[in-house]
Amino acid sequence: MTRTAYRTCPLCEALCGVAITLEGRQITGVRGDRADVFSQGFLCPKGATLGELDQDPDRLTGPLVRRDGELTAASWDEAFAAVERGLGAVAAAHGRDAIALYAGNPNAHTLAQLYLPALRKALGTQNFYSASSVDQLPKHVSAGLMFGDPAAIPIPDLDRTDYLLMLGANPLESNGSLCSAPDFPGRLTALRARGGRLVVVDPRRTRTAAFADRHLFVRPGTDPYLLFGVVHTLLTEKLAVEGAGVAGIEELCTVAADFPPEAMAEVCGVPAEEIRTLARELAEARTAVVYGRIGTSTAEFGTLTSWLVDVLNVLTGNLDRPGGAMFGQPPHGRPRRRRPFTTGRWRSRVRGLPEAIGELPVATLADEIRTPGDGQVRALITVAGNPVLSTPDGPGLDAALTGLDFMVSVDPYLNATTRHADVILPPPRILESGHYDLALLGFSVRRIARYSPAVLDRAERRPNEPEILARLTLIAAGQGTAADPASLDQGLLAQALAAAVADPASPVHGRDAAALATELTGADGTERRLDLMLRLGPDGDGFGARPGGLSLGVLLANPHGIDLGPLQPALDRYLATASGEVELAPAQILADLPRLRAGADTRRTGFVLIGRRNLRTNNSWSHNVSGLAGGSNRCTLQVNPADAERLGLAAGHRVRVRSRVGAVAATVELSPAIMPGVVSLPHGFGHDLPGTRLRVAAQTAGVNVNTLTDPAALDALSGTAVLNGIPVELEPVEPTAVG
Ligand SMILES: Nc1nc2c(c(=O)[nH]1)N[C@H]1C(S)=C(S)[C@@H](COP(=O)(O)OP(=O)(O)OC[C@H]3O[C@@H](n4cnc5c(=O)[nH]c(N)nc54)[C@H](O)[C@@H]3O)O[C@H]1N2
Ligand SMILES: Nc1nc2c(c(=O)[nH]1)N[C@H]1C(S)=C(S)[C@@H](COP(=O)(O)OP(=O)(O)OC[C@H]3O[C@@H](n4cnc5c(=O)[nH]c(N)nc54)[C@H](O)[C@@H]3O)O[C@H]1N2
Ligand code: SF4
Ligand SMILES: [Mo]
Repeated sequence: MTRTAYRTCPLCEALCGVAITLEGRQITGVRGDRADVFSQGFLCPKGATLGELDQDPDRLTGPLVRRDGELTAASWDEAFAAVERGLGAVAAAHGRDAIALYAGNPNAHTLAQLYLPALRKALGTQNFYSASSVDQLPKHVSAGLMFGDPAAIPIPDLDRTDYLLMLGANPLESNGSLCSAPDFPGRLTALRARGGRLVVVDPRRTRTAAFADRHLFVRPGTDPYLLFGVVHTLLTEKLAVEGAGVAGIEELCTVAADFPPEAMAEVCGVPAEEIRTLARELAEARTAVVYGRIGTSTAEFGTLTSWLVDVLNVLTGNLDRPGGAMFGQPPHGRPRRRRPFTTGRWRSRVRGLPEAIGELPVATLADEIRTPGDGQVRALITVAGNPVLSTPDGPGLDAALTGLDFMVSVDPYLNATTRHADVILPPPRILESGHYDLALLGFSVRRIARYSPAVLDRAERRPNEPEILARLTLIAAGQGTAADPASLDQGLLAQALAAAVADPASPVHGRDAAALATELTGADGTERRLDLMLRLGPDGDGFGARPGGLSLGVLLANPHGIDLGPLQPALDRYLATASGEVELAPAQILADLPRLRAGADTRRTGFVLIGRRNLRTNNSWSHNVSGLAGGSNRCTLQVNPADAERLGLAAGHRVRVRSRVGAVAATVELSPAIMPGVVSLPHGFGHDLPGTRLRVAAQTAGVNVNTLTDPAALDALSGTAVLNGIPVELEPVEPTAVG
């Protein structure tokens, strides 16, 4: 029997609605869902291969447990018992900080993320790491310092803006990030069609740059100099808007004086006249927004750049207004932050690096594993992460993992990282799981709500990912493997309801928590927790207080999603600085400026390496889908033809790329799109390691670019790794010399 299921594609941040046709348990087709309120039928090549990914024969169908050195199939009970023994032994002998947790990128897409806070609490470790410190952490720190809430990252109001200045993002390949917008190409086309303008700043003429009204080549890592030049111009030409509720303008004027466009042009490579033009255009546009993404985050001055992006949004009067930089408002609500934001509440043991948003920099995880002493990491839990391929000095981490006493991975694949695990706990198929975007709906360019229930039944006794994490949490809390995962949900629901009825601002203030609990709907504890969040959220039914409002039931009845309209001004809901004002010149930012001034003096002469994404990749884990491999999706080193000629290189030649920490051999691809002096390798490759099971990916294995990235190079304020702008040397190699 053929049937169609409507779901959210879980693969990237665009949140497209897809229509999946099935014959029994077999996926026979994936289309864009034309009736979807947000994506209206848009689909990218990755979404189209969702069926192949979901039915990949290399996905693990049950747990693996290491016995006599070999990972072998085991029952779920055996696997959880092995976890209890492994974690228990490490905690008993070495204490709680000896267990580290690494949460990878797909947590941003799964409902299982709802269980991570409880797992962290039960573990009680300071060694928490995530993909954030190889991604967007600078944005959190900058938002925390400016607005008091690290979750309040402004997003471009893409559908209404008249002018978009985009730095370090390539949404025509990535489909957008911290700006969830299905059909980014269509939305950029609409921007230009309504007379708006798009300016892209990137060391490479990407597809997005080529599409833009103007593309400015920038030297990798120098965006803060460019942006400071723009700030300087706005202030000296008196183009800045005087906004109420903004503190620190005088300090900003003082520091900006050191960054005039002429001097900045020397550093960043964008001519001074262009820098001034940017300032004037931003000031003149009816509405405008500056947006910086991964190329500016995973860089030496990531937090300073994120700060300057939002300083410009404030100075041009575009913060928190339609067409400008706005704040997302997820339908499931977001707790209001009460304590002012700070970093460095604890420090990493070996390098003394400060915590930021409760995390330590993943670039130092290997140090914590390798360095003996009190508090040494002896056990690791990875949840949806592949840090061997995704974090700096991946090979160093790879080697360090072999020294652990115990490792458990929650992951569907046996890959570069999970091959070191003693226990692998695979989540079920995508279609066997419910899907709701807890993280990303807070960053979408329209307010929407959509829930996708599981489409297929799971094998009996096979846990879904929330249950896997609930069981790990109960084990970490000392309740053992027999504890019922549903008891965790019950406890968490009771806590949340008790807080709600005690909160005068809640629609259920003063009501009976136990009675409200009986009104919750959902097939399991996870769904009931979601129901609660939706009902208490800004659009919720408030348990009858707001008739017609959202609940899980309402979402289930609307499989194409519910459109809640465009973004609304929301700063007053999020602002949580001690001063109660937007801070334009936070002390920690000012304290990092000497580093920026010093950086301006370094004249780099050699090559610098940047990354790139391809429309048909998803970090390190889509390479096993044959429908996505090959074509333009190759692990080549892009080199500007003028540089190649100088070095005697031609397309197809092999070169050794060497950095301070490592070397890889790669095939040259000539690309006039890349700036002279800059070369590019994509991340997510390196699939030829022994003991992995990725049979398709192994055929286009490529090299791990994070062999070259340097764990010592961090954005000081956030601890985020520098993954763009790595100094490298190129040496031609004989074809036979390459391993
Ligand atoms: N040099 C360089 N390095 C980079 C980047 C770069 O641009 N350049 N980009 C960085 C960025 S932005 C990010 S976000 C990180 C990503 O870093 P990671 O999150 O560490 O790596 P991913 O490649 O996303 O790996 C995701 C893992 O989750 C597993 N997985 C997939 N779906 C599920 C699921 O539903 N449940 C569970 N439990 N597991 C699942 C996959 O098998 C894979 O092992 O990489 C970073 N690394
Ligand atoms: N197809 C695909 N889509 C993805 C992913 C994927 O792996 N593949 N990963 C997802 C994830 S986890 C994320 S975080 C997002 C990221 O989404 P985006 O931020 O759009 O990421 P990229 O496409 O890597 O674009 C980054 C751009 O920054 C440029 N760049 C490098 N260094 C600098 C610099 O110093 N300054 C400036 N101005 N630009 C620089 C690069 O040339 C590149 O064009 O994509 C998501 N979507
Ligand atoms: S753009 Fe992203 S969400 Fe949309 S179909 Fe492609 S991978 Fe899925
Ligand atoms: Mo990312």
